[in-house]
Amino acid sequence: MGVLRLVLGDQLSPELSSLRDGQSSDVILMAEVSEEATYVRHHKKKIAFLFAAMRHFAAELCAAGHDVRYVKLDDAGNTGSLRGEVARALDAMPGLSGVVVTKPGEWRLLTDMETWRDLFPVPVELREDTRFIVPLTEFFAWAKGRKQLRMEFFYRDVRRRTGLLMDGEEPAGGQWNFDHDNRKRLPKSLTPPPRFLPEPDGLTREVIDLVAARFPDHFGDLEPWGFATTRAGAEAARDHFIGEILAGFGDWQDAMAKGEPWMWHSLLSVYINCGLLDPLDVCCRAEAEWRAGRAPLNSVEGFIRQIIGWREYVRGIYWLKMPAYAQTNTLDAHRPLPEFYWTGETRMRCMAEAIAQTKRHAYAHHIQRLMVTGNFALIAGLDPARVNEWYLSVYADAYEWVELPNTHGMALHADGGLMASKPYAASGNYINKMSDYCGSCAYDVNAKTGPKACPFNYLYWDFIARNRESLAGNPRMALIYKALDRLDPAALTAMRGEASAYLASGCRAGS
Ligand code: FAD
Ligand code: DLZ
Ligand code: SF4
Repeated sequence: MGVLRLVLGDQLSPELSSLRDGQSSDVILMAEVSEEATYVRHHKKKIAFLFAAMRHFAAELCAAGHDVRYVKLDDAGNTGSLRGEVARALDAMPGLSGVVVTKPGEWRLLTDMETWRDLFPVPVELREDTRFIVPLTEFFAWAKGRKQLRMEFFYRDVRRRTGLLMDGEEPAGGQWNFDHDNRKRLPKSLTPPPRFLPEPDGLTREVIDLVAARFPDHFGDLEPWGFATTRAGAEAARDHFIGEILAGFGDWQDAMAKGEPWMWHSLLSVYINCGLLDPLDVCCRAEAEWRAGRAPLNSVEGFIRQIIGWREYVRGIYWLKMPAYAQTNTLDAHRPLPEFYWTGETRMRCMAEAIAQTKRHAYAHHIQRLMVTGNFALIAGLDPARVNEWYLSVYADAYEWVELPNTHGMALHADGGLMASKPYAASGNYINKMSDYCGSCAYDVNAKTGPKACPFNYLYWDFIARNRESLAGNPRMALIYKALDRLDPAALTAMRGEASAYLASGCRAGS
């Protein structure tokens, strides 16, 4: 007797643990369900991308000889939930002797699946997700007894474990980290390279039409398209990045420019997170590019660190700390999300750029997420739950295991500094240094008060002043509190007054 092997939308990998040891009598279940599409109101492009990639993956499995039960969103009888679809499949095929599934990437779904053992008449086996480099048990062992869980130390261990960019026991180039070379502003004379943005094939077009009809009130545009939805397409995107773009990744990693959503970023998270690309394989290819002399070490090390360092680390933090992690709110931030996070209608040029491209492409690069929309949410004291919901909805690569630590921990400091040793709070000065946005903004980045004052300026100092009790004891904040105490008291009062008025208006004043 065969078993039912459930494959989720972000588990599109042939080497998935739930597909190991398959027998010809097994049935693979994949289901498009409204519960997964609406637990947050995902960007339309995220839903369309995932459904199209799921359909292509199911076709791949069929072609390889597997028996696949694929339930489309509009199929008659679709119960709308994964639980319901497993129940329906077991009813329809009473000969199946068990359910096998790889653990999902979100706590919400894992806790639901843990109830399935009591719900179904057959055994349910939940397997570890082995598509990561560091098994969770090893991350937990690494974290045990440490007061601070610093990514940099974890990353060095993963370098040693994988041998990536290692020369024997030593890091290649004699340094673990080349970030000091990676903070350049984009010169006016340089334009980012053109990108590989695929057109939809027939199957994907069908799904785009389905999503347009079924989720019209979800955030985001479906056109222009721009995602590969097959493994071969994702591999082509990977090869284009590695061969044509990677060399510039490091230098311009933190830079932002008007009308340039991609810069030298890889645009690969969407494929890695749903299983179309293998993270370690991508890193090995990047390393080979450096060893062949075609990409500099600062670019290749920076890129590899994001994947074997940050990506693995945030996953570990998520599963180590959930479910309590999502409930923390160390800075006691409770303001609602301003409407412009959904519309992009604000005179702040930096925010308008980041939100407009998020709406159009379901993408923004790391510095936009951290230092523009994230920084604003931090210094304006927006409610972490609402901000997390926004990030989980609007990006095509967003699943809670990766979104939550990045937003809650890195951007909002809502975890009390577990992930980041100090808040990533910045005034307009940082954005001006790393972008060309301020030159065409309605606000004056140099003004701290008055009708033209950049909101990031007065919100920043208000944030520093109002969180003194929580933050002043942090040695990494000492210089900032010294600077606060050196401010002219009348100037500080004026800035705080403007911040209060702005926040009281729901961040609408002047926008
Ligand atoms: P690149 O800049 O080209 O980086 C290369 C790869 O490294 C990425 O494809 C990704 O796989 C990995 N990576 C880079 N930074 C991180 C990171 N901090 N955490 C985990 N992996 C990383 N990433 C997501 O995949 N999903 C999310 O939902 C998500 N939410 C975020 C929310 C906030 C507030 C912040 C600050 C960051 C978030 N990130 C998230 C991390 C990062 O911004 C994205 O991984 C990156 O922008 C994806 O674009 P890219 O593929 O062009 O990345
Ligand atoms: C994100 C998503 C969406 C939009 N739709 C589905 C779906 O219909 N069927 C499915 O199996 N998975 C979907 N997913 C991905 C799941 O939400 C994801 O597997 C969990 O959030 C765990 O990471
Ligand atoms: Fe953003 Fe302020 Fe610069 Fe305008 S002036 S783009 S609001 S940082």
